[in-house]
Amino acid sequence: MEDIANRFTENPLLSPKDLPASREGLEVTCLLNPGVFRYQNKTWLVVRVAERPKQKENTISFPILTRTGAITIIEIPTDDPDLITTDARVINYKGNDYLTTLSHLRLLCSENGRDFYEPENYPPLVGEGILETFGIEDCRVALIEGTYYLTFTSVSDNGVGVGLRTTTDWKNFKKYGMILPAHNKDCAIFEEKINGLFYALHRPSSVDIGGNYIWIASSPDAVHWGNHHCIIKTRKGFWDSKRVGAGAAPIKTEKGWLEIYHGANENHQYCLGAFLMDLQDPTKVLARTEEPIMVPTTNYELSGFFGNVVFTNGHIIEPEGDTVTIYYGASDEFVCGAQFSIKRILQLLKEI
Ligand code: MAN
Repeated sequence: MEDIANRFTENPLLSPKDLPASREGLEVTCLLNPGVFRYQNKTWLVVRVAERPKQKENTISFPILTRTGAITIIEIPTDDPDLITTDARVINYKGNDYLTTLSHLRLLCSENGRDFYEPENYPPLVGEGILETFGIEDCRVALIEGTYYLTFTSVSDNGVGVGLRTTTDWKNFKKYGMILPAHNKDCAIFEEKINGLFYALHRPSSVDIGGNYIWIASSPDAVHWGNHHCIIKTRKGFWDSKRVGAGAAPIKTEKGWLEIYHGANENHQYCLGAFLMDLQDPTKVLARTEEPIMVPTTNYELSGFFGNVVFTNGHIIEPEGDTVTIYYGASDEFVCGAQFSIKRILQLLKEI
């Protein structure tokens, strides 16, 4: 497998110990999967901060939000026969699924793209209402005609769907609630309208017929989505055999819209690959990489909260035009950076 990512030597850029918890009684367990954007000449991350109480022996405890925004801690003895804890990320208790951590989104910025700090007076984004009681996660940021569109995963006992908020100043947000209902996530809006319409990649999941595939939709207003097409499926026997999902907003190139996406196999190894969509009609996929372009390799990618994972949903294009700097979650615990040559990715694509 070829890995063409140039990882930052400073990795990991951010670890859980680098940020304070949002409130007393919780600790930061994971920092992961940042959305990325440029604002006021700085690089900004919308980092997913996953928290839970300090774990005590013989119990598992995790926070959830109430519908008014207060936090309740649920505590379950680990020997309870109704408790299933085979995945570090989720538990099942008495037949109901919960997340082991509660995520909110925090803004960090940097002058050099490597040293990030929390600026003053930029409040965190937190889950609100009954569709976000298990938190909000994995934000994508698209800048379209001067407005930043934030699409993120909204999680609650109702399911996992896509939420939308917009802003122009990162202090005041317009909230549109859930724009794609459960089960859906990994929604990345294109940063340009095509033939007058917004376009977005998204990832519904089907329990029975179908699977975890990437779809594309269009919309007159970025809120109401239709004309859905399934464009990228999992591939049996490949590195992306079990699930695929979009990364950040597609990159406009001469050859088409280039999307860096994640794929996982049966062993929950998450790698990155790429595909290319037609410039005029992005429902047409022109080409796709066969091998991953990035594979979990380093210590911080192989072991952590949920090891063997590289996952990206944010990048910037460097001014020279060929380098894409991705920020990515490693092992669902650390935030890291890496660079790719766009030309090199395009060379690796195989026509479909
Ligand atoms: C999966 C993983 C988790 C995430 C939940 C809900 O289990 O991606 O990290 O918290 O889905 O989105």
